Amino acid sequence: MVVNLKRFSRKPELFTGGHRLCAGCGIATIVRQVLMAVENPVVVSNATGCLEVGSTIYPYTSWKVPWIHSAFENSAATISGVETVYRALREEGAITEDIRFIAIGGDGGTYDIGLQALSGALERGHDFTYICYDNEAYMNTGMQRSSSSAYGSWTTTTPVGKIGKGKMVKKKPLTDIVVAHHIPYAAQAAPGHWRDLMTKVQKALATRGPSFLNILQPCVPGWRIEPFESMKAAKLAVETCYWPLYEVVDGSYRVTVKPKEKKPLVEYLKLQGRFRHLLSEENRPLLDELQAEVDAAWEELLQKSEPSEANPETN
Ligand SMILES: Cc1ncc(C[n+]2csc(CCOP(=O)(O)OP(=O)(O)O)c2C)c(N)n1
Repeated sequence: MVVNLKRFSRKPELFTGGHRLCAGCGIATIVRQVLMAVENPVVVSNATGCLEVGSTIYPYTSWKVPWIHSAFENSAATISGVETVYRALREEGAITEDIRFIAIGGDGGTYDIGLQALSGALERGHDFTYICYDNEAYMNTGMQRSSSSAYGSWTTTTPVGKIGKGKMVKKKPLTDIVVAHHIPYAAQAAPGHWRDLMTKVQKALATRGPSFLNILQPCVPGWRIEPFESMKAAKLAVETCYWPLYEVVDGSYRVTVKPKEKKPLVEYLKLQGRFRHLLSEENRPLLDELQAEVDAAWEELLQKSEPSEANPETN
């Protein structure tokens, strides 16, 4: 599968401007990349969260594809129903078009409240792609921690002060949990590596059966970065191996972007206000612990991956 930028630049935008997402929000970039990579008609179900709130303020919408708002907990269940009706109508001959189905949710709607709906839809084997945009907190309601918030990160419910050092519970390994469902395609992506992301969207949509993409999404207010820094943060997450880019096809792991030079984790952390406390001398042990964890997870991933198939950075 070859992603051709020239061809994409000529395609109509399916996610338009004029939305109310924050300046520099990673979600808009992710959704534009996702919809630009789409080749077939699609139906999208979208859980409550920043994306839904920011892109569909009544009576306006940024979506130029059929779009259903779901509750926080059931984006995957909603698309399961739509996909089932579609299959029945197709069998009857009432629909002949090849339509694809996408469910989208934030980390709160995916790692936490929507996990049962996601797990159920994966287990039943629906033909759909689930996309989690992971900004590592409940951003839409005031930056509360989620089970995806990074270990050591500041959120409004894991404050930093005399007592607290940020979130003291580790990030839930959702991609691993999804892979354990034995689905045909699962991957991690980030919008700073657009070619990698869009190739994965095309692969996921071409997969028969359930597919899953976990996409890291920089959040300007929640990560305490400047609007112009969000793609830089996304790239640093990959370059430091905090957020490795890989795919799992029928159970086989493959690192899709191998950084030419693995940068120290602090390069990623120091850009963001939510990690500022980790730069103090007093919190050095915590920083070292985080670095050791990233190193161990990266080594484990390399061990699991097909040898020599990882591509050097291409974006
Ligand atoms: C069952 C339920 N609990 C809580 C809420 C309130 N609520 C709406 S959006 C949201 C946070 C969404 O977080 P996330 O899914 O990470 O998306 P983000 O806002 O970060 O895009 C919460 C708690 C709700 N709508 N439904």
